[in-house]
Order: sequence, then C-alpha cells, then structure tokens
Amino acid sequence: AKKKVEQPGSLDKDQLKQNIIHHLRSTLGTSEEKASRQSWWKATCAAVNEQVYERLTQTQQTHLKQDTRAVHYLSAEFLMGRLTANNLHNLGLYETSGAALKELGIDIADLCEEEPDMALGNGGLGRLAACFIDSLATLNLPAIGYGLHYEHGLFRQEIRDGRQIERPDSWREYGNPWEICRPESIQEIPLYGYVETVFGEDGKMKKVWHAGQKIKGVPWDIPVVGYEGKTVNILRLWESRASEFFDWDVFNAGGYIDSQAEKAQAETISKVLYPNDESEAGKILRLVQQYFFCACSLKDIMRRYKRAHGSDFSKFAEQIAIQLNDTHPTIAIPELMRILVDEEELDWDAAWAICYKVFSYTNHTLLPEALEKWALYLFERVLPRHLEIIYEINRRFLEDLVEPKWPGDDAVKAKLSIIEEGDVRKVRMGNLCVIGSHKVNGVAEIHSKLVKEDLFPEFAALWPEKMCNVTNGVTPRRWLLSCNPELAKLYTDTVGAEWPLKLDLMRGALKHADDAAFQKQFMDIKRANKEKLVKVIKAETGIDVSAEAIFDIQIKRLHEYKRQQLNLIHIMALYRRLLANPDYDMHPRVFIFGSKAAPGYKLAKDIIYAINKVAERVNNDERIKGKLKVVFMPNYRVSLAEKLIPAADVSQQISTAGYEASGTGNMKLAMNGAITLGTLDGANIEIAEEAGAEYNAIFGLTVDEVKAVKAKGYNPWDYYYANPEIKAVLDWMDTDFFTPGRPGELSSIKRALLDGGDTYLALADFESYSEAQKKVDALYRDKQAWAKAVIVNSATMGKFNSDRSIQDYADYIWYLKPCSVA
Ligand code: 26R
Repeated sequence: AKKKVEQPGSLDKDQLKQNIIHHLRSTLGTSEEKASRQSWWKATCAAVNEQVYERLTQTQQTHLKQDTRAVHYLSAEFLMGRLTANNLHNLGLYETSGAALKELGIDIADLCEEEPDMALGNGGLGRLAACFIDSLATLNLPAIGYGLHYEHGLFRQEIRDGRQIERPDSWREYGNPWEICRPESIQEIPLYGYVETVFGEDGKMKKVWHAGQKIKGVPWDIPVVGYEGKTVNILRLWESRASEFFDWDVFNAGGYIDSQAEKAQAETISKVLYPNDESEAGKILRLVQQYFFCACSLKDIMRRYKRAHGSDFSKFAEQIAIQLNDTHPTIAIPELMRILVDEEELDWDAAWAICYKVFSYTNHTLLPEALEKWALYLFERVLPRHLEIIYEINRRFLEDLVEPKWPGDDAVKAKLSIIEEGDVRKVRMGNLCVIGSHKVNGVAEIHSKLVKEDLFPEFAALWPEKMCNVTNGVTPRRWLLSCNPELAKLYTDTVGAEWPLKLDLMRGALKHADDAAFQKQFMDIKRANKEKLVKVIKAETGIDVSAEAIFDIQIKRLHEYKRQQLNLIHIMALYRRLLANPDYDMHPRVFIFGSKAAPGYKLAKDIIYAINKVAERVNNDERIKGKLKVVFMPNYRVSLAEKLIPAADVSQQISTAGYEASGTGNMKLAMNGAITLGTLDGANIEIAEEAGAEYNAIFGLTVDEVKAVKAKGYNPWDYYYANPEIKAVLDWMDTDFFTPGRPGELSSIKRALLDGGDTYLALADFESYSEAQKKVDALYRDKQAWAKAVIVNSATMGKFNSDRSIQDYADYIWYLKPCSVA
C-alpha cells in the first residue's frame, strides 16, 4: 500500500492481480474458477478504471478551478475501435497487466480479443476524430468530444458466395465497461412544431418556437486517457429517449399505443449509424440525428459556461472553441444563434460576433455527392426556427459582403447563397459552415489548395485568411506502440523511449538505414508480423499464403475513386501473364483487400464480388505455382487494421489524383514499414516528400493532368483499343472464366470503365500503375535496398503524428493552451 494510485503506472503486478480478482468477485459476481474470458476482461477493465476515474476527476477539477478555455470537437462519428490495450498502454500498465494476468492463467492478447470494436464511424473521418481526442488528452489540452451514442455502429460485413451481406453490429449488447451513464446531465431537445411571433412588454419582437415533440438526450461518457495518463478527457455521446413531454397527454387521452409509437420513434434517433451512402443522403432521420446531438452538446456547453459566468456572454468566445468535423454538425451554428438571440436575448450582431469566433470547420471531401444539402421543405418541418435564422444569416451575408464585392452579380449570389434555388429548394450546409466559421481547413496541403481554389474560390476571395490547411495525422500510440510492439521496442532501443510523444525522434533510426544488422532486426520483425497474419488469414478465410511473398495491402472503404478496380484489373493482368508464361518473372505476391461497401452502392458491391471471384480462381490454380494469391478479408474494422498494418510490405494508395482528401491509412502503413504505391494525391504527396519519392513507388496522373485530361475529353475506349492487356482483361469479365456457368457476372465493372466513361480514370493510369508494380517487384528482390527503403519510410513519418495536427489546430484555429493536471 506504499505506492498509491496517483502516479500512472504505479500499480505493481500484485496489486493489479488483487484488484482484478476483487472485481471479478464483487463487480462481475463470479469467481476465478468459473469466470468466462469475457468476465476476466471486464474485471480487468474495472480494475484499470479505478485509475482512470481518479485521473478523470483530477482533470475535471483542475479545468474547473482554472476556468480553462476548451475545445469542443463535434463529430457525428468516432471510430474508437477497442479501448483496453490502448488505455493500458497510455496508463503505462500494459506490461504489468500482462504479467498479472499471466499469473492468473490468462494471455493479455487473448483477453483483449474479447472486446467488441466500438465502430461508431464509417472510415477516415471517424477514425481521425478518435486519433484527435487521443492527441488532445496527450497534449493536456482541455477538450471534449461530442457525438452520438449509436446503439448499432457500422454494419458487420459477412461474405456469402463472394457477396457482401450486412449484419447489425451490437457493440454494447453485453455491456461496455468503458462507458458511464450520466443521468444528472440529461438534456431535453425540441423538434418540429411552429414559430410564433410575439411582442414583449418592451415592444420588442420575439420569436417563440413551440415544439411539436421533445426528445430526451442521455449522455454516456467514455474516458479518453492521454499518453502517460496525466490528462483524462471525455468523449460524451448522446443517446435519445422518449421524454415525458408528449407521452402523458396522449396516454391520458387513451392513446397508449400511439404513445408507444412516439417512444419508439424518439428512440430511433440514435439507433443506427448511417453508412456514408449516396442513397442515404438527404434522409430526414440524419438531419434529426445531427440536430439532436448538436443541440444536446450546446446545452451542455451552455450549462457549464453559465455555471462559471452566469448570463454574461462577453467571455463566451474566450472560453469556448467548437470544431465542426465536416458539415454534419453545421446545425450547431444556427442553434447557437437561436440560444443567444431567442433565449438569452442578445442582439443579432453581438450573437453573430460570438458565433463567428467560436466555430471552425474542417472539410474532408470534395466529392459533390458528399456535400450535404437538405431539401428546404424537410428542414422547415423539423427546424422551423432554424430556417428563419438561416434566412437572416444569408440575407445579411449577401447584402453586407457579397453585394459590395460583386455589385449586381446575381450569378455569384446564387452560387454563394446558403439556399440553392431550383425545383426543390435546398439548404447548403457547406456554405453555412464557411460563412459561420472563422477558419476553414482542408486535411492535406493539396486538398486545402483545392478547397480554396476549386470548391470555395469566391469565399476565399472574400476571406483570404480564413482558408487554411491542417494535414491529418494518426496516433502513434495505437498505430505503432500498441499494434506493433516488436517494432516499437526496436525504436525504443534505437532512439529512446520518448518517440511515442515526439515522433520526429524516429528519424534517429535513419543513420542505421544502411546498417546490415539493423536491417535484419527490422525485417525480422516484419517477417514475424507477416507470419502472424498468415494464421489470421487462414483462420478467417481458409486461404493458405506464404510469408515469403510480398504482402500487398489495400484497406479502405470501397469507392470508385479509391480504385480497388484498378488493383483488381492489374491482378487479372498478372494472372494472365502467368498463364501465358508460367515462368513469368515475379516474386510471389499476396494481394490483400479489406473493405466495406455502402449497402446501396451497387457497383462497389460488384467490385467486392469480383475480387472474391478472381481470388477463388487464382488461389486454386495450380498452374501458377502459388506465385499469386488474392485475399479478401471480411469485416474490415479498426481491430483488423491493427493486425494487417504491421504485416504490410506494400501500401496501396491509388486514388485518382484530386479525390482522396488526405488518407490516414497511408500514414499508418508507412510508419509500420511499408512502401507506398501511390498517386500524387492527398497526404501521399507529403509522405513522399518526407521519405523521398525514390523510396516509394509513385505513379499516375497528377491533379493538374487529371484536370487537363478531363477538359480535353477523356475517352476510355482509346485505352481499351490501344492496350491489348487492358482489352483482354476487360473482355475476360464478360466470360464465365471466374464465374463458371454464369457469364457476365463481372461485366458491370467493365461497363463502368467503358460505357460509363471511367469517371476516375482507371484505364488512363493503368500502364503507369503496372510499371510502378514492376518497380516494386524489382526493389523487393534487392533485399538491402528494400530494407533501407522501408526503414527510411518508417523513420520519416514523424510529421504524421496526430499530436502535430492537434498542435496546429491549437495554435492557428483554437488558440488553445495546455493545462497540466497534477
Ligand atoms: C454526407 C454523407 C453521405 C457522408 C459522405 C462522406 C458522410 C461521411 C462521409 C465520409 C467522408 C467525409 C470521409 O470520411 N472523408 C475522409 O476523411 C478522412 C479524414 O480527413 C480523409 O483522410 C479521407 O481522405 C477522406 O475521404
């Protein structure tokens, strides 16, 4: 009892062991003899939580006492994955727990496998939010993440007969030890209804929103443990419940059934995460979800602000920064205006000055179909008062800023207006975000340039200072320390133990890049990681692969712009070369895919099917002597990424230039010793700059070339007729070679590439891609050159630590200072 819990990592093995047993008995109500592995996991979490809660309380008291400015990160998605290993690492308790559990007869890695992924996000944007809250806590920045407490996260993917099947994800079916319900902070949120204009005694006009329904928002807190465990912030997720408001009236009038329907509807709001799917865009429930979590979060922010400052809003913008993660939380802008003007009775200009300073917006995509717009008639039904406020924001913007700058120019007004005219009038959330925020950032240099020059050029002309860049990053705690412990240890031995905080220190390994002994250590680790993955692949898919082969990995959501189809047609081309010449000179290669398709995205699902059908045929063809294997790993998710990434030799980042805003998987893979096979798109450009393009395989049209090709009029048929390999491979899709007895099952891909116009220029980039693949093959066969290249890549990824990204946000957007917690 000498060492107390104050110091993170201060628990020794025996204390931890006692704590785990204690929780097994008194929290889980079981015993060592009959406890399931899941009970052991929960008991371990409960033991660790003693420390976490201590630090959480300490952090909150410090922030309260010092009345710190804080950032509020609003995001519809937080793709957290599993928390156990991460929290143990950040508390410095991973080794100790491992030893304690071992004495209890349990392997810590097996224990961690008990935890379901918290998959409350689609992909890049959601995982970025998760890395960012880790970095915020690590940098001791006062911060809170706000989002939705989805009962079901992103669907679980099963593959049946090669096709994707969606199954519900139930991450908290059997309880989740990391979340705490906070009924004391419940909020009530109005929806629907109408707006009444009234005149107060002072003769002033006021607007009163009479809600048609009220929903209860119940907050669940997930502690966010910073590295070395000093600051523990929270992620606060809102769950919707039926409120008493409507039920009782209906009930008393004999409408019990109706009241149950009302209840079910209210509880539907946080039921399920929307997959980012074109067909789902514009669905009213999404808007309700967005308003629900923004309104709950703002009420929460208000309550905390008023506790310290009462109704004096002169300090509001000094205390509060709110970051909008894409346009999904845009409604927070008119909601804050509504609170300040209607409820707190500030005048419009004062309220707007506050809003403008408080909000900032991050853009994550240029794809037109992903830019949110809401049909005005729907918007009006759900949020009548907000629509009025938006009209007023828009009127003032057009009159005060646009008209003076472009007098009489109706075209520019139509383009910049928050309201889109047409058959169905629409509210443009992107425009509202830009108008209401003091900073707008893209997520990689090239992307931010395109946001400024192509997406919002007029806004950039109005506010040149507003548009900026913050290149994405990833947390090295999860994406190296925790997922690749052997490589992490090599770094610690080589450059010291500080690298998870100061990733630039990894450059210290550069001086050993040519050193044969170091190369061997590095490559032995890669080999061991590959051997581990071989077993996972066998267990998950039944496919035998050899760790001797090059592991070539493309893991990301399925989308035409990401061009899994380019990877696939190249695989088919290689297969053809091998069939034509069994001695075709290539090092054995395993192509590994992991990817979910949005349920309504037909072509994306067809591409998954095609990958699986080609895999079946290739993997069972004796003639090619195992030189080529194709693996589609089902149900790609954070915990699977943690197994795939440390085993990758080649990282495929092959989006059409100009379409991938940043990418973050590219950073994780490079950090873990993979070569980037990529286009000059998103953060690939900066990765190649850091590592040196000569250590990567860069190919394809550049952003400017893509624009030029499109301007000239791109015709994919030209490539079809000019390149016999392309023609043969595409024609192959019309046969039944890969789908015996069912010709044409793969034809939709060919059709999209030819009749569909090949929107993403896969055929235009094919030859260059194929050449880059040859370069990869040649490099791999030069063992020393390869080892050097992967070491250089890994060691130069310091820039892509999400701590650096967060420091950029803190310095240039949030003006936020750290607060050390004793
Ligand atoms: C509107 C709705 C249909 C919708 C569309 C698209 C909802 C969600 C998305 C996901 C987008 C915005 C996304 O995840 N973008 C990714 O953000 C990453 C983090 O910045 C980038 O690395 C990645 O390049 C980008 O595609």
